[in-house]
Amino acid sequence: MDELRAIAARVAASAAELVHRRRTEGVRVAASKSSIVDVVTDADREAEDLVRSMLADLRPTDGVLGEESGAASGTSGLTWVVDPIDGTVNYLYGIPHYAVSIAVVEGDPRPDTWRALAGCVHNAATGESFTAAAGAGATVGDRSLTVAPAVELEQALVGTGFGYTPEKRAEQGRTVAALLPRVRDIRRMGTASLDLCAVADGRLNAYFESGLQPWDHAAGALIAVEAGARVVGRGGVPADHRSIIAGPPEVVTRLEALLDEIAPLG
Ligand code: LIP
Repeated sequence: MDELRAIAARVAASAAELVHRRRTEGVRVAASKSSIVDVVTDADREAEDLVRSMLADLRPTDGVLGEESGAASGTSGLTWVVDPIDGTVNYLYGIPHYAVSIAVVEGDPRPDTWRALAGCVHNAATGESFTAAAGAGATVGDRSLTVAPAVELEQALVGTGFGYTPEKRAEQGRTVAALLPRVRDIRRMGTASLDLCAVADGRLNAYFESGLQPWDHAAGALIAVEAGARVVGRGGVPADHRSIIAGPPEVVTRLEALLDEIAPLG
């Protein structure tokens, strides 16, 4: 585990250095994906290529599942789940809140069945490196991470995010509008992996979202769990594209109940 954690941190740091350098040189949109505002930059692709190359050297029999290049199976039973730039829109606009997210999981690379073993979320703008290994705790740099004490929802600072299609955003906007008067405040910071690390460090009391990809939350969810958070999907299922809720266990229970009240599952 320690070796896997160290590899995740080393590879993420190398990719983050490249991502940061490319940001200073200027960022170009290479293509759009699910909608005209769901973009991929040249740096996304270049960073994922670097990650894949380093992992091929360091862990040649492992698989890789990356946002930009898809899945490559291995023979070891382990798969590295990679988001080369999480917070792509922040990156495109030069908002200093984006990260390289790398996790290694055991079993099928599916959030509802995998076992996360180690991971790193490296904020490429600030240099903060969040890491965790299963059963070994979570840190940022040398500092241990622990979730904030449980609070009532009226005192909870809650993070969330929105999808890239108008239909999904309309639905999410209705949910946030109903939630806003029931919590301390909302933060929409644009990077799921860093939102999960914020929960791990007590910078958010809770976080929820729907529509995430596996690479958005693979590493951040492990970091949050190792910091004492509960990370689940609504309705007692594992966190996946349908939903993710993260926070101290009591706060997750309270937030899920409120979400069920204002936005019942279909
Ligand atoms: C982003 C997530 C964020 C979400 C955005 C987007 P990307 O990932 O980190 O939480 O709200 O819509 O999905 O696209 O920057 O890798």
